[in-house]
Amino acid sequence: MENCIFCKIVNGEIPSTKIYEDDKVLAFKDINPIAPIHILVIPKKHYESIIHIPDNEMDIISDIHKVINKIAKDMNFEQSGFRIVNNCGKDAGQEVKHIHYHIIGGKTLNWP
Ligand code: DGP
Repeated sequence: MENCIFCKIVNGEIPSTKIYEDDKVLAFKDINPIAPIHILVIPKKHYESIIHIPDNEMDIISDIHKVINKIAKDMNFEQSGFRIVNNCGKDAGQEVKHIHYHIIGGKTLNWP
């Protein structure tokens, strides 16, 4: 999609530090980390948010979570724990309108 920062990262127009890539999913370091480990996991196909994914394409959410599972294990998060965040729309403060899951960890996280 034109003018989408994350689509530009997917097609290589904007550089990123890639953590994982396959034909459907890309994971890369957040440019503005809020914890020692802060990774974004996105579908390569553009969807604005969960609201915009049709039922018959919802398998992409499972694909994303499989990648989160792999990265969490690679980061040795099994004992320490970590957080998965998906900001969805205006009230959640979603800045980039391409669905993304934050993987945040490496320190004790406050909530909310
Ligand atoms: P959200 O508020 O959930 O929409 O988070 C968007 C995140 O995207 C935010 O933590 C910063 C990150 N981000 C924005 N632009 C770029 C970029 O060009 N490269 C990378 N790696 N991350 C970006």
